[in-house]
Amino acid sequence: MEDKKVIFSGIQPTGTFTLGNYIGAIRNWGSLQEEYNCIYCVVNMHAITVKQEPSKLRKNTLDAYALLMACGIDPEKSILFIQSHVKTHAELSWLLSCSTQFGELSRMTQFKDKSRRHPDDINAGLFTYPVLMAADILAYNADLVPVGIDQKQHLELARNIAQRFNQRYGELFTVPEAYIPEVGAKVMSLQEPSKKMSKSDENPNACILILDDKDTIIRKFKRAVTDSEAEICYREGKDGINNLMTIYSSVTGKNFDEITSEFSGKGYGDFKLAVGEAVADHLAPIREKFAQFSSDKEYLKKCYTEGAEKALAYSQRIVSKAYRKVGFVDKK
Ligand code: AQP
Repeated sequence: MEDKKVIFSGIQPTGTFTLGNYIGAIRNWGSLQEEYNCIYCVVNMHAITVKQEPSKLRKNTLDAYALLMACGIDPEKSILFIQSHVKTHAELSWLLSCSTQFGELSRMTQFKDKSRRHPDDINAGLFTYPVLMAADILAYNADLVPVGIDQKQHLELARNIAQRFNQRYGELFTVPEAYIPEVGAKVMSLQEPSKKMSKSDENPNACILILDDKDTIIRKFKRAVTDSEAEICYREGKDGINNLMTIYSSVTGKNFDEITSEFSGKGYGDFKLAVGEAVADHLAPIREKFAQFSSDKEYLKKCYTEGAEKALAYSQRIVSKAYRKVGFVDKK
């Protein structure tokens, strides 16, 4: 790979990607491919921190891979792979867990939130999830990590772990920076706009899935929760409208002032319809490409197999150095 800065990011195959995943993260992944060495992965090992049905996880993983390609990630330009195919992630995760404090992990809001949502399965993997995420990133010495704002806390922990390891054992890991979009870093639920839009939300009207058809998208936007005023402007206390403005701005490129003037004198119904149409038009090519990629199983297999080989070769060099630094004996 050329001598450019390194980008790493991943997404869980816990369901079809939402508009939040797309605007907050994946959309940027594609546009960064020319300028950086990009490494992207479907993080199926993270997904099992919450109960998954095995056959569904398998299907979701392959669909997620095809969907990333449909969103513009080109396996010729980026290293695109499935996390469980590359053993260095788990190996480095163990090393890093011995440089991570229990107290640090206890402060992670995602752990607290997911423990509340799944009280019958507060497993150790859910607790150590951020260590595996740190390993994903540090195994490639990534400079930048494009994520939505919900992952900022985990990324800060990854930075602390890298610094601690470097201090303890000598310089090895690059301390990564978050790359968070200015607009759309946190797309909110359409039904509870104070809450993040999530793949695993049980209310299907709360999130737009990027494979939803046009009618479904428009119907979900029409039902979006707003407020009792009739003014389309971005202001504190107008969570629902702020969210719709953010989404509209992200897919049209218009800023908030332009949106306010475009809809001055119009009602929420007109605005919701316009947002729905703009989103549906924006996502239509992705649905078409997904249909193509996901039906060509041989091509998909070739891509993820080659992706895993490249990822292993890349990360193995860094993880072997980490093994040596902590004092593990060389095999040969
Ligand atoms: N609502 C969101 N707005 C902006 N960005 C978001 N991301 C997630 N939700 C939003 C970003 O998408 C990337 C991949 O996320 P993930 O698959 O690792 O898991 P997550 O953050 O837990 O996303 P979900 O959709 O909420 O998944 P579930 O429901 O399975 O927990 C990340 O960069 C994330 O910031």
